[in-house]
Amino acid sequence: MSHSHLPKDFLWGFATASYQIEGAPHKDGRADSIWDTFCRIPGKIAGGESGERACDSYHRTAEDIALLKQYRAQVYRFSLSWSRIIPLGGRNDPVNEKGLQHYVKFVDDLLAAGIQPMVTLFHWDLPDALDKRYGGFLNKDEFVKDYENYARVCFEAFGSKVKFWITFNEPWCSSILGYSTGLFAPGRTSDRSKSAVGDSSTEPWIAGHSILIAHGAAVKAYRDDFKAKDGGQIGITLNGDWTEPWDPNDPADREACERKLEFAISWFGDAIYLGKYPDSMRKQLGDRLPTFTAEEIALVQGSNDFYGMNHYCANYIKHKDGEADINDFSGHIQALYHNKAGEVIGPETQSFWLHPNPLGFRKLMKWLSDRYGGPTFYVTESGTSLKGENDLPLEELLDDEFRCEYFRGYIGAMADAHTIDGVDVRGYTAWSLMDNFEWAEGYETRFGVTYVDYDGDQKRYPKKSAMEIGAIFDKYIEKE
Ligand code: PNW
Repeated sequence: MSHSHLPKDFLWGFATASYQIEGAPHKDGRADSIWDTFCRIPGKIAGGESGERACDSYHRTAEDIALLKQYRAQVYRFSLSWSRIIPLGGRNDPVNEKGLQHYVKFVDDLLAAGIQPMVTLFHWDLPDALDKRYGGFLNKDEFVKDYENYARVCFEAFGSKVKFWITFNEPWCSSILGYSTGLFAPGRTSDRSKSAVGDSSTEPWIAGHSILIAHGAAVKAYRDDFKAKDGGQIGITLNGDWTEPWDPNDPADREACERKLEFAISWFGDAIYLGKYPDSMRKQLGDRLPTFTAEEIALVQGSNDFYGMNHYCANYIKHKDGEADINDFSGHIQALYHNKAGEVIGPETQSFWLHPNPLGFRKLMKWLSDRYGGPTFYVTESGTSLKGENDLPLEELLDDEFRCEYFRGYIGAMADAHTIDGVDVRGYTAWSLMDNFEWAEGYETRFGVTYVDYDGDQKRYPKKSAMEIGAIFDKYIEKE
């Protein structure tokens, strides 16, 4: 029997995001995003850090492209900083040509190097002016119009050079971490010990709703006015961990697993593929979860040309007794790293939430493929941090066998999902091309296949995993 494989035109490469790598927050007319302002609040970011220096990629595009070439990447997923392109964000605010042309040149340089750009329009760095002006996502009507305008500016500027567009990265994170836990910008939460503002019983659901409609509006704009001439595809990227029952013999834990997947993924996935929010969410949240008007659902349903999948890990899930708390956002469950039998879901990493489990990746692809009628998948992120990596001497740090093992496991699981389960997966961009600003964890947690020396002029050093990824894909991708 031949082993699992991936299709011969499979595209692989690496991913990053603007605020995490660029630095240069005030160069060429860029204005603050909500992450710039959030980082200034004491106590929000480990080490009091911000994206102010990051990897200095704004000034090092040639170096980054050289790394991609060296690693044999076919595609590079990166995001645009909205507040570089339209500093104040809104549809009546001026476009900053310098900021826009920076990215146009970058795309030209990537194409000249033989690398396909995959462009994320929004990876969390909302122009701060829009948050201040009308509350960002919380004002659906204003936000949708401003986002569509921004998307149109980008579609127009890049034209047929970009064949893969991603509207939003991980709306779950923007909504829940931004408006419920307050761990991410803009940091709203009902927990008065963490923030003085917010109502996490309603705001995350309003934020998610606005994002879905803005996504739908941008997709409609692309399909109406650009797709035919530019020939690209457009979709959204959703994150979500796989779930295994804490007690496989307890039906309540098995149901809790489904519910957790629905709250994390189907919140957006069902709206896009099935035209409604999951029943489990409606049941728990009642009218705190917005409802779609006929016009809105017409925008949202069927709005994905492909499913962008970010996936890192799995959890064991235990049901909870009694009523769900009004601020609960995960379906009244408890997520754990070991099950009833005491088995662990996967090894520890530097990220408290990340315990790798490659088989869970395969199972989730199958679950999504079954639920959504076999969409085309691009895996837009997958990767790992490594416990204690930041404290290792350089030489040991570069020998990141743990990360290589992660990619062998996850890419192999994806090939099984394709070959054995019939999942239509056509691309994979590893998180991340290089160590970068890991949000609330600052620079202490590293996800890169390239080491970045933050204390030594941001010099880049390839880790072992950088070349290993291509070697793994060579084993799986079918030859002519
Ligand atoms: C993703 N969680 O975020 C993001 O898209 C990246 O920007 C980020 O650097 C990467 O994963 C690694 O963290 C997540 O707490 C952040 O479950 C947090 C969670 C999941 C994804």
